[in-house]
Amino acid sequence: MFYTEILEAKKNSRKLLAILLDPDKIEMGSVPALARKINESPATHIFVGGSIVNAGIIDGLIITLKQETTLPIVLFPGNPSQISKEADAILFLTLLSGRNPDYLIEHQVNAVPFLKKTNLEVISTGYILIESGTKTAVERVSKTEPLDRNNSDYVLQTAQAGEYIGNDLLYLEAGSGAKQPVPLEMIAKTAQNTRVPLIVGGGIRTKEAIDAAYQAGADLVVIGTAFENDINFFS
Ligand code: 1GP
Repeated sequence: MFYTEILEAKKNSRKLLAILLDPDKIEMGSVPALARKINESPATHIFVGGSIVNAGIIDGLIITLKQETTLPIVLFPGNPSQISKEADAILFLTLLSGRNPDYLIEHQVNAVPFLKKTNLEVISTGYILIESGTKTAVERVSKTEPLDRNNSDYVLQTAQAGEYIGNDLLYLEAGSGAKQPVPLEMIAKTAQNTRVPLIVGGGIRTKEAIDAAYQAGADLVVIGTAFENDINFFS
């Protein structure tokens, strides 16, 4: 189970790495080759999702991936249409940084009938968008403002509210293709003052930046664009 694994990893300071595949940006024919590259990489998980993915293509993508890899596949959905029973788990996201009720409760309620038809492991995740120098897709699609990248105290307060609400994971997100990743000092402050595992992603493009995020306290780092642009990124 994904959550047990991430808790175990946190306890043993074993760092996890997810490669994010956005079905909208992937040519179906290239999936087997992508999966083989992922198998050769240090990735421990594959995340699948995006802000504007068309419904219907996710099942096919995951079925093809599963023929090539045994890595767990975790849905990272932009909306309820991105739920697929073919995956192993789903990050059940609440956009804690925003004040748009659609992303605080409406989509979650609408997702339930779909989830009930699957065996997906559902993981309550507090999702916190941090300002990153450009307007990212999450910001545009969710119509919410990211949190100030210079205000770690407020980000921590938001993360702690997520814990009190009952989130089992926290996710600090700069947004896909972000100019600047989440500040290290913000990762450190959040990691040191919360108990649940911490995911960090957005704008991380080098091996050094991955290590720095781990050093600061990230338990799992997500890489999307860097791998999308260069499938040899991890070689
Ligand atoms: C996952 O959205 C990110 O949190 C992925 O960001 O595409 O910038 O790696 P990148």
